[in-house]
Amino acid sequence: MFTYIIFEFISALVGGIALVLIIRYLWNRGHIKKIFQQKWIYIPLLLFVLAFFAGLIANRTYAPSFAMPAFMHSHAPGGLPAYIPFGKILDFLRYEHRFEKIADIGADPTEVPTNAQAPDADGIVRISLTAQEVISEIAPGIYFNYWTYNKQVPGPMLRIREGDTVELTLTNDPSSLHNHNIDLHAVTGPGGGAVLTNVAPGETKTFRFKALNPGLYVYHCAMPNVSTHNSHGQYGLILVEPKEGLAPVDKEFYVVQGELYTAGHLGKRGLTVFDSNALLDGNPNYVVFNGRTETTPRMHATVGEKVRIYVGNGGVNLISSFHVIGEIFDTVYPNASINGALEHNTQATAVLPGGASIVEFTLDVPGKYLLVDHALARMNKGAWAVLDVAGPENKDIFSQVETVLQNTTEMKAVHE
Ligand SMILES: [Cu+2]
Repeated sequence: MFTYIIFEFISALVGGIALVLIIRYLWNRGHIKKIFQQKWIYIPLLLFVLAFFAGLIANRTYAPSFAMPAFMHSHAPGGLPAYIPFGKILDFLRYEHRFEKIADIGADPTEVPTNAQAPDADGIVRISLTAQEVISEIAPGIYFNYWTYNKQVPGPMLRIREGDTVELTLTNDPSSLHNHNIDLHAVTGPGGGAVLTNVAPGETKTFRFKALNPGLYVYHCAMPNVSTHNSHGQYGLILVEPKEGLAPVDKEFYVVQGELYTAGHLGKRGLTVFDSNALLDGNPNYVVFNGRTETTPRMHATVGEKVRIYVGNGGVNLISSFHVIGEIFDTVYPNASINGALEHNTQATAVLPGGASIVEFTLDVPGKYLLVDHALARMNKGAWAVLDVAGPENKDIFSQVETVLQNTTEMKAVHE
């Protein structure tokens, strides 16, 4: 993954040598000497040096008090380092050996717990997660330093039941460079548990909450700078089933949209670093479902099956227009509201950043169905996944009609 950085270094080196040779040539021919023999040149030169340092000072970012509530002891990202990714690359090289290399960062969309997690003998549901910073691929050959829960993006889908008392334990892996925590939108209480779970590398903390409201909720890291942690991949979904449970379906899938802000442009191979200015601009290079771009279909179903997709949006900036090309949602739980008003016969559903939705549909026709964010330029950035449906054709619903051209006049008209 360092090959491309080495190429960049070589190209900079060759360019630098060429520049030195040109200056040396001009120096030897006396051109430069002649210029510096004239005293007036030192005034603009001095002004240039002064302007350069004044510019450095003026551009340096100090913690702006408006950027974050004071109690979060944080400030906005950005500032000079963001313009010098080379410095960040050096940081990567320094710490690269500490990060575990993960072959596939993407959470398996079929890994949905079939039932709410059973409580222990004392009636408490215990869930453990580990925050860990790893290196994996956004797309083949494009490496990124992900921050995760359990070495996958999104983190594992959690499933509990309304009324459950939950003890959530968060461990921060000793290899981490940053503190992490967890804020679950299913929690009633300040920070959603974030403050109670602030863990330094190697630390473990537990907090307890009662799941009061059914629904499908996002969980995410809320360690300042929150949007930086989120956009490195620290998010997932927790389903709080209503007491009576959800109606059974044949298949359930877990899909979470997320954004990746990289200094390397779209498709640039090698190790790419995080770009905090792109984050502030809300202009990610990659928008992906389940952590990375898809290479082979991860979801499979059969004609006749009723499927349910738990869709989340880890954000941090974009509202998703979630749509399945070639399908109509029979039922949508708007904003993943459970026991709220349902929608029927819907083409797309808004999935807000830090929000979720639940969609259900029955498969009638075989083939490949694309899950997309229908802000379709994001497909070019990776926002698509395939649901591969097997089974017998259903020509009554969907079929090709052969066009037979009757005579040459018609054919001529077509060609014109
Ligand atoms: Cu974090």
